[in-house]
Amino acid sequence: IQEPQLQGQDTGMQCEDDRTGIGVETLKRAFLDNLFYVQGKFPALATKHDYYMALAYTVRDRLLQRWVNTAAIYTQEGSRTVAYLSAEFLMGPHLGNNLINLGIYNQVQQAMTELKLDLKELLAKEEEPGLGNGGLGRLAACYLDSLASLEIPTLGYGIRYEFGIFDQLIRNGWQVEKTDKWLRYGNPWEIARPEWAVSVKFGGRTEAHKNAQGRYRVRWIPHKVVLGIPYDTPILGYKVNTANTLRLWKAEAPESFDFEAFNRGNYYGAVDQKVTSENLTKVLYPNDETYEGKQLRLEQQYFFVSCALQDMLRIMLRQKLPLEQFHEKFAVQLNDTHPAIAVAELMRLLLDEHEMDWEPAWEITQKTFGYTNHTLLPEALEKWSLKLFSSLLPRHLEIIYEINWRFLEQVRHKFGTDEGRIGRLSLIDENDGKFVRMAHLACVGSHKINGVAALHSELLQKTTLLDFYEFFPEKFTNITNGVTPRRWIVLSNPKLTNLITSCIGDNWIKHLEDVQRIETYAEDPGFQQEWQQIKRENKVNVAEILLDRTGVKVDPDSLFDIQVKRIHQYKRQHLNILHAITLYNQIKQNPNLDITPRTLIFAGKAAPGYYIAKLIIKLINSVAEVVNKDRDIGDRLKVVFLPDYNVKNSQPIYPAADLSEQISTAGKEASGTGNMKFAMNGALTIGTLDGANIEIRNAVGAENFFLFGLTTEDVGALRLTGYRPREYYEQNPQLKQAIDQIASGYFSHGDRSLFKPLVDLLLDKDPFMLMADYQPYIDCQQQVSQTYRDRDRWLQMSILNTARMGKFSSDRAIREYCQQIWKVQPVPVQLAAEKTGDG
Ligand code: CR1
Repeated sequence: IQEPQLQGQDTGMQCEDDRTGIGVETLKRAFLDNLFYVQGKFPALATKHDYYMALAYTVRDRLLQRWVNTAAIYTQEGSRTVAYLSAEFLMGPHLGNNLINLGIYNQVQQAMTELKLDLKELLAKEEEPGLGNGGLGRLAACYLDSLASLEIPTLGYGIRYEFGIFDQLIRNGWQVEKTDKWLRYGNPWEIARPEWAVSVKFGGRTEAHKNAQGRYRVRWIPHKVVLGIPYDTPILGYKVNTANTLRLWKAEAPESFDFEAFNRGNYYGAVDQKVTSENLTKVLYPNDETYEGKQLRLEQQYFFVSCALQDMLRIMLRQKLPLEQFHEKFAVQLNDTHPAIAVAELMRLLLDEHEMDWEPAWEITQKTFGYTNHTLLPEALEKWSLKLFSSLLPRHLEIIYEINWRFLEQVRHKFGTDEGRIGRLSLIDENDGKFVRMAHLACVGSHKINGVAALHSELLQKTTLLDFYEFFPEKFTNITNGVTPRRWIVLSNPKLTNLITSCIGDNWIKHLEDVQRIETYAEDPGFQQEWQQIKRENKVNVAEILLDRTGVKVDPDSLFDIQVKRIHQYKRQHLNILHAITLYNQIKQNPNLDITPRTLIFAGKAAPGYYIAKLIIKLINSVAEVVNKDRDIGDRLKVVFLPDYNVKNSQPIYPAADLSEQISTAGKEASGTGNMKFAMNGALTIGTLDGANIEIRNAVGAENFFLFGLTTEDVGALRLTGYRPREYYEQNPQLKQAIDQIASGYFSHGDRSLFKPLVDLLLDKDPFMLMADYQPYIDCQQQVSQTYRDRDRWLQMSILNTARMGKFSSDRAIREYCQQIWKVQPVPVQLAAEKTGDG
């Protein structure tokens, strides 16, 4: 590899390599070269997409130099490596992020301008890899960014879904799903590595056999075999040379044709196997926090886990490391229970394929894995029926029985024969049919178990995993989530980035605690003025997007009140809508009411099979329709639903928010991460004492946070004493009016049946206690409106929110994982030019 002149900023030096140089002239030349030789186009014929591709390849060339060097150093040093196993990676568009992390955003912008192209337009051409549902998948993406930025050797392992999360259209107020064909125009960021393909077995039976030493071992005779092909994407750290790998697996048939069937003249039958094998990684299950006991989903989970572990074994063999050192070479993190089958699979590989004995294999396994729990919602806890499990993974079931038997022996040893406790701890649920409990497998097979925010970790220990906590308390810990400031401030909010950097330098981008230093400017009128100006420009930008995508015109000087996240009852978008209706009624009753003008912005997808969530979307759009066209209301209130919320569409949103809605029922939101993105960008939060809201409030100060609602204890107590939602409705005229309007068809052209399921649910059961939290929420929103009128106070609060968000960088979270769980150290990567000092 030709080493480049990295520092040469167009100084006239002619030694810049076209594939590594970062001077403007070199970038232009490389870009035109890629347009011609990769896209096969010249400017007169090129489309915007061609230009995007040419630029993507230009950037990829610069990544490759770092990627190849990183791999070489990791191999040379046999570095201890984090393997992050996740069924979802919601990466978002790569191009902009890579420009930031390479530190060449400005040069590339200039190069494009000189070629009469608009970088923003090219960035918009990227189809994002939407390989995740929501917070869990996006967290994995933020963590990969921080791992690379902190120079930690890492492999992200997951599934290369051909279709990611569906695209959302809104038709007549309803969500309509469209297939996400993200690979349609090619993916310049990945490189297939068919030479590292592995085979994955499914179904069939097991049998005993004698090995060469005359000892009994188990052999698995599968019913079918699928090939796993790895596709690698480089993950570059921020202003370091480390480029780690995201390795996603695609399923293929071992042979394209079943030749026997083909020779019998059964052409379609012959292609059948290929089709069924490739179905495995076709599509991401679009459920966020509800598991669906589908066979294909279990196949996906086992498939990528087996590919990942076999790949790690291959790496160990290549580096000539003995398998006894597996846990020293790899720290494997289970991102929720989706990859929990890894515990049984590693055991199987060590026992059956490498003929290790049970005890050492089990010790290695437990030392290898860590398990992160992401939710307490019972409907999200994965359990697989024994029938399905045994038909798909017969050998794993045997291993799980053995793990369970040994584990329960230890439980008996510690607690005596307490059958209740044993039943609760067992890996097999025998309450109502028989199931394998994946969370239990993850707990027993890991040396550390963590929740994702302080309250969540506490509740895990007190409720869902109480029995495990009592058995091995030393395994439990908390690591509060974080998000990467590179994507969520630098890339999304360049104006704010420049303002902060002009005051305190740019160290804060790598060390977000440093952003605290802007606190001294919180009351500085000049700084406040610039802060306000930037927020306004970001709001104007979103106003244009809203007009373009929804046709609704909003006032950028109104308070932008935003709730963007998956649509879920526990997240209570419908509580927010009750506030909208209440404001609407207040203005209608008093047309001259001098209220703080607001724009309520919603966005988010509902799982296609989640009827109530889809009805909530319809309700938001129905209320919007009535409110937005009412001439009495004017600019004082607007309600907008922005379709197709994804990473790309979310990036302009956070910087434009005045108010961030984090209003889940206390105890239900494990952490939340959108709450962090908003506050970092200077939005104030209205929120409950739930998830990371609690820690955000502690960090920014109670006086800079709008708190309302029941606490987790209140929720529990109210449930125990008998919660009667209808009483709140009957005793609160404002609430009654709002609910009655929904029920009477006021927002549905007189249709009384449309929202009846939602209204009945709220009045009879109200599982998420909207009725109890309604008045405190309305009162708190009143406080928000008052405060917004005090411009100086609001700006000071806004600045302090950004200034005090240092803790919520994913860099902090990853440092904690490295110290508490993974015990891994940075491995800096130098490029040859730097090493020899001739750069
Ligand atoms: C939680 O609901 C959390 C993310 C990331 C989600 C959310 O509060 O911020 O995980 N859980 O930790 C989830 O998707 C399957 O569970």
